[in-house]
Amino acid sequence: MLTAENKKVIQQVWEKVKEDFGAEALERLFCTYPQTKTYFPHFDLKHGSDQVRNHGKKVVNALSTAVKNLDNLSQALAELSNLHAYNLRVDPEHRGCSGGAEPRFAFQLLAQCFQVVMAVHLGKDYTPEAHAAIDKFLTAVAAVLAEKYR
Ligand code: ZNH
Repeated sequence: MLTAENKKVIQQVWEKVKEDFGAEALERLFCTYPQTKTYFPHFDLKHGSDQVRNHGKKVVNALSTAVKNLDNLSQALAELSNLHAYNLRVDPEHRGCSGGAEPRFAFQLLAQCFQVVMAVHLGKDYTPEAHAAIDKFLTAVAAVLAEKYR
């Protein structure tokens, strides 16, 4: 699915990703798709919260592991996939927008927010090639996180 060229571009652009992009993507997720907050009732979701910052780092670190394992994402993310399917029970068809918008994959929503954060911070470095490759990569990660659901 990811071409050799995609993989190269992903690895290059990922070097510019900072740990705090994660918290920013989460804040964007919670503002843009407020229903996603229901999965974090135990978190302080105010701007600058330590919990969100720490969780953001965990998400970025998981994605960094994925970037190092582009040839076997399912294996690399197996534990995380189990966690989301069996423990966290994030509904992969969680409705992203209110008002009868099309159901979209919840995991894809965070992926989308993450891409916006990358675009904001990387500017011109987030080239169309990088955008296309990162989109494919995050879609693949979202698919792995959703694959254990029945
Ligand atoms: Zn998730 C957790 C990743 C999406 C919800 N996550 C988590 C973690 C990680 C992740 C790394 C940690 C784990 C441990 O600790 O071991 N996610 C992730 C990724 C993604 C996601 C990569 C995509 C792309 N999630 C998601 C979503 C949601 C979620 C969409 C909903 C909305 N998670 C979650 C929760 C948790 C997690 C709830 C738990 C938290 C705490 O801490 O409690």
